[in-house]
Amino acid sequence: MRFDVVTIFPEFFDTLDISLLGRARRGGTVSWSIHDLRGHTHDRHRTVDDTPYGGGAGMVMRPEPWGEALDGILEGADDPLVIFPSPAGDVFTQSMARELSAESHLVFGCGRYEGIDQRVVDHTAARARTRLVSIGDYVLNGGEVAVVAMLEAIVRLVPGVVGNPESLVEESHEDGLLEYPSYTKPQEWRGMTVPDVLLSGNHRAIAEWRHQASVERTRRVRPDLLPPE
Ligand code: 6GU
Repeated sequence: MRFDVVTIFPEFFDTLDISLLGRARRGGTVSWSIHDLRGHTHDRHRTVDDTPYGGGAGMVMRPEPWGEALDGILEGADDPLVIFPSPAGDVFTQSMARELSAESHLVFGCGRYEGIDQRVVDHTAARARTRLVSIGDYVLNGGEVAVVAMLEAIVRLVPGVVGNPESLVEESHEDGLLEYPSYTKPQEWRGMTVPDVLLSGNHRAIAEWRHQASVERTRRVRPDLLPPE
């Protein structure tokens, strides 16, 4: 998988090189480039935004630097998917992460939250598959943190990135339930013990306990994830 990110804060993405994504990059499964939007401005102040037509608070990103940055990335690209992180987008979920992990080229355009001139989105959509994606119902100042979160969720699903693919199967959200609680050594800690069944060696009983614990936790914390009774 290849991805490109356009941003006015390239430093946000320095952290990608640590842990899983860094290992995937060094192993050659994933490659990326971070593009500084200001590199595509041509005025002395490197202006990327301006006041909104029609008035109102905040600033809107001007289309020209975006056009130039995206031209450079999309030219010659083979069926890329362009994602504009936006609180007005489709909500990012584990199933969307799965879908996106099958893409060969993702392009992320990080705008500030008041947005990018709509013509950039429309022009991009005329040239490539284009989506607006939100990571939840709250407001961030810009798309950068959202893209780091999405990339971490997506890239770990790319085959060969997580060492033991079985560890991906039993996680929260993969089966529509929250994950069961986990325990490790020591067997007793600060007077608290580990549930007996987990020490029993009875794999069927353990699987049944874990499933029950998942269902109970989901009912308590996220009843919206369960099918209506
Ligand atoms: Cl993707 N961007 C911004 N700016 N705010 C958000 C978001 C994205 N998702 C939730 N809030």
